[in-house]
Amino acid sequence: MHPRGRPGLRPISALGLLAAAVLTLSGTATAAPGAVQATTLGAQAAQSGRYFGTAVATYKLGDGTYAGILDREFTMVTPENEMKWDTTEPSRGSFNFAPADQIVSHATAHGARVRGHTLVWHSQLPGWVGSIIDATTLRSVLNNHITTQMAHYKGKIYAWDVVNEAFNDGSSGTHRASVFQNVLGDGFIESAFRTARTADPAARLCYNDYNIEDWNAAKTQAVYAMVRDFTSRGVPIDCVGFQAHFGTGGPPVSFQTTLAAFAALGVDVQITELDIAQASTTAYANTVKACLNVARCTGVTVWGIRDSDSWRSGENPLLFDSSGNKKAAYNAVLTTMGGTATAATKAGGVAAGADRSTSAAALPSAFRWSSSGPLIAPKPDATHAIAGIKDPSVVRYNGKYHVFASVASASGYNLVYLSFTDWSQAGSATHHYLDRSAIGTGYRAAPQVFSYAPQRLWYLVYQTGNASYSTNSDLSDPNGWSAPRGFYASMPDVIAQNIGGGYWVDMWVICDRATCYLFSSDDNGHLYRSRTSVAQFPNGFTDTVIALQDSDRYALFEASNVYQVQGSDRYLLLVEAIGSDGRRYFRSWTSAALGGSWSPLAASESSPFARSTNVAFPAGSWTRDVSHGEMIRAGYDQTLTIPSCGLQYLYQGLDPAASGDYNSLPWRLGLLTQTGAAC
Ligand code: 9MR
Repeated sequence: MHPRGRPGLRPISALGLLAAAVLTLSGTATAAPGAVQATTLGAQAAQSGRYFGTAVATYKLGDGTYAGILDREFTMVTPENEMKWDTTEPSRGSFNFAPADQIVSHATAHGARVRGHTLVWHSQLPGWVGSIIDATTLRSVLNNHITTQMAHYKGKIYAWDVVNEAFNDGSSGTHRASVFQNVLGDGFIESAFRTARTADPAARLCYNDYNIEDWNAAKTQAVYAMVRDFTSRGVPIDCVGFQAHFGTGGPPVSFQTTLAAFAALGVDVQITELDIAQASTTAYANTVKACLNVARCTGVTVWGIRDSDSWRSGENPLLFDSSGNKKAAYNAVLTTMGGTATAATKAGGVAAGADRSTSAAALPSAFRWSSSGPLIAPKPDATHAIAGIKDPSVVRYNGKYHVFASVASASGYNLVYLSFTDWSQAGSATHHYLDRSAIGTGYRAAPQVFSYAPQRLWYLVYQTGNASYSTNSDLSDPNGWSAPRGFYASMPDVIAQNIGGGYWVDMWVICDRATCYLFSSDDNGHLYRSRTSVAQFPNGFTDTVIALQDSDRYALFEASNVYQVQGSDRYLLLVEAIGSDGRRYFRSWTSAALGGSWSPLAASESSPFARSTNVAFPAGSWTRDVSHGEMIRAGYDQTLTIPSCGLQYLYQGLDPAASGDYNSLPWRLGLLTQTGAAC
């Protein structure tokens, strides 16, 4: 991000200004979440930062009607049986992830996320586990199961049902008898969560159960007491799943109270297996309302698509009839979320077939996105007259998103940190101004955060006129950052020779096994790259070269990101450009090596990586700039690994009508989620 005025800004066309004015007048730019009506469950749920999911069975993916509805309506997928122990580890140490892998690739190829269900459950447990009688063996088997399964899906799972249905029904409030309970005792649940956190610190860890929706039930109180105990002792737990298998009457009247009470313990809550006998519209609407009324209720999943897909098919409990037609309950759910009910339509498999055979590791050559509304806005305080929040960097670690960003005001730039469990929480997170840490006041901007695994240390890389960094052993401690240090003694010669009237900005570090590279931009059509060894990092950056250039300075402007694509030997480069309409957008390239040359992927204005023209704005067109941001990574270390599918990008956007002093513009942060089949 360049620090002062917008140099040589391309003029915005009269048409562009007119379009901006129309958008503002129509009110969509500032519309409250929910004001814009979508026509699918997933798109409508997304307007309040939530997902809408379904259970999926691998063997049905070839059914066009089924896959058509799945891909159109749902943004979260739970494998109905494929991740259960009897499938994934049918005999000791021999793992079979093939059926679940098919669901995961299907989901990610269609921009949906995945809930992992389930790691520790007394049911669908192979006989060999049930017959273990000695605690040491069972402990080792359990740890190995959790660790191997989570490692296989690392970076691909929204949340894991770590332990499922461990409590008794009825009034006892005790744990259910199971091999885990009988052999390991009460502590097996805590131990499973601890193992899970170590296996994948970035994944959300949930406890999932049924008959815990009624606040007055002994079982609910017992699970609540466990979660309260866990959170008070720092046992890692991030969420509680309420299965919500309801009778004809739907949820108990106290359901919202229950959700709110758990959420108040500091965990997210989700409805994870919703089905309702005979699917009354009121019962479905009441269930969804309870979730919408609780900020930390992050999504709803129904337990199957059509009535014929249900484990209770005799009770017609789902949102689509057995032919795939939307039922009245579907419309009730959609309109309860604020969406527009359409006439009952049959969900054909028309669009489903062609583009489902995809390679999990390959990036597509064309991109489509759906944007949230603004999720993070500036939070000025008595000593920080902030106008805009910009240039975010984000990692998911220990059950939370950790966002670092520039804060801009007429007087200049500094940095801010916030953390939250879910995007629905992003707006209410506390902003910690990092000028209060040893990072200090003055010009600091465009942060990049990662954990440098060889030193077990967090790094924050940012611009100060030079390329600077601070370190911290505790990511969540905003006061723990060290004072700025420079990567270079002074601006490398090649930059000084080529920068012209530009600015040296947007420093970015990424490492492969042997070498760390530092990329930077000059707002003058050049992307630079320096290198040092992994052993020497953060010292020794040298050999600065031009990694990519464009004779049109606006076509290769600033804000570069470089990532390793998970499961492939490719790297992805994004660079922000200023389009012919004066608006920011991203171009992309790939390379087989960080020190190699870059080939265009989606690198033009007409086929961009991300531009207002390939982004849908179901929550209102609040921005026409898709500007400086950061991908949601699969991990958090210096390899900057991203998934190959189901990409999400946190970016800065701007009210199209805003104008005036560049540093005082009201930038806000929104989230792009990749859509479409190309993946
Ligand atoms: O829907 C699942 C069904 O196909 C299986 O036969 C059954 C076996 O136990 O599990 C069903 O899913 C259950 C889920 O995994 C946990 N909560 C209760 C669900 C309904 O039984």
